[in-house]
Amino acid sequence: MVEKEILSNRLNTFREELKKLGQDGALITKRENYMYLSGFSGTSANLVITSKKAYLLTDFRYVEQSAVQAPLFEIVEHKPDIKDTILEILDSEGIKNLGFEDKSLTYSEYKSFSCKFRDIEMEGIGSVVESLRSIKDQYEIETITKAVEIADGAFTHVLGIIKPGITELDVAAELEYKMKKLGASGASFETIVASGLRSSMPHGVASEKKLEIGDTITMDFGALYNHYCSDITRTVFLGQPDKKMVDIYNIVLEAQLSSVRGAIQGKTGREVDKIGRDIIYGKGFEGKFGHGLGHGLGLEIHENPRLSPSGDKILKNNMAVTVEPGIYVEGLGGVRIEDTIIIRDDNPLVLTRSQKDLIIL
Ligand SMILES: [Mn+2]
Repeated sequence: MVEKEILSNRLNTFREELKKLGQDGALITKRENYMYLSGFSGTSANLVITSKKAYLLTDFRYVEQSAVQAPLFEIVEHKPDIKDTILEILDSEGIKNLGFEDKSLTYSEYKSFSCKFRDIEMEGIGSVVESLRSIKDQYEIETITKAVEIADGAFTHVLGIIKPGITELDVAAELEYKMKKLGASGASFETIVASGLRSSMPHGVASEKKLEIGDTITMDFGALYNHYCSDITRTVFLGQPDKKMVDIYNIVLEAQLSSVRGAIQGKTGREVDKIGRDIIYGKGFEGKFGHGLGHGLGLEIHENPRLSPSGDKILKNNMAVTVEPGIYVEGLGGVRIEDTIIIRDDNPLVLTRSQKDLIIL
């Protein structure tokens, strides 16, 4: 459970943002955002937050759980139509301007809300909560660290079972089983195991293909631990690899290490992306690294900031991001190496511990 003091800091910071936006109150509907602001982790809740009050509206199933997890909120079991209950609260609080999450509410939901709240001005608050979420507090850093440790443990385990004849799906199943045995509630996204020629597909999810001697094997996976994600990629070789793949591996590793070193507070996502991209392009692989260098992660697997050619956000202390350059050559194979790191003033805190030097099994 998230400590009350941490929840209080989050709520206060959000209220300051709301004040800056000139809103009397906000309606929070996106799951990761209500989890972050209230501490409640169930699947059904809406928050109404004003400068003084905070309400959590949920249904019968979650009344008890939400009261325990969200101590700063008044818990309200909503009527069959939640909009009726929200409107009662807005009226009783005298809300005239209501901020809402225009990036996640569907168009039909928005229409039904605005139709019901006729006398209230609804205005989108964009990614305000997501921006707050991009900087992790101590609870979040500890939780993400644990999620990363679990993924590291699964990687160590899988190195012992990889052999010719087993399928990519076998490898994925072992990774996911081990993560659960180590405390994860599940995988943070669909596990990628791409071997042999399939490794040139950056997001080749595990298939029935059998592993063979000489295969490049890229595994990209992560654990979900207390609702927080980790994300790791390692590429290993089964038997002696093709010389070209060894060269590619070393270039990707150099790009990854340099990018990690350069991922410090004050730089933009674009500047850090350029560090890895310049190394890869400089070695003649322009066009073979067609995705961003990395991304923020937390309650969601892909969050702000983005480390990519379009990443204009400035990196700040305690942001959790991935650094994952890769090179993909159709008809040959691909390599990607990914760590989860925490941004600092100088050297980032690299959470991922799994070996990055070339592994030949
Ligand atoms: Mn990733």
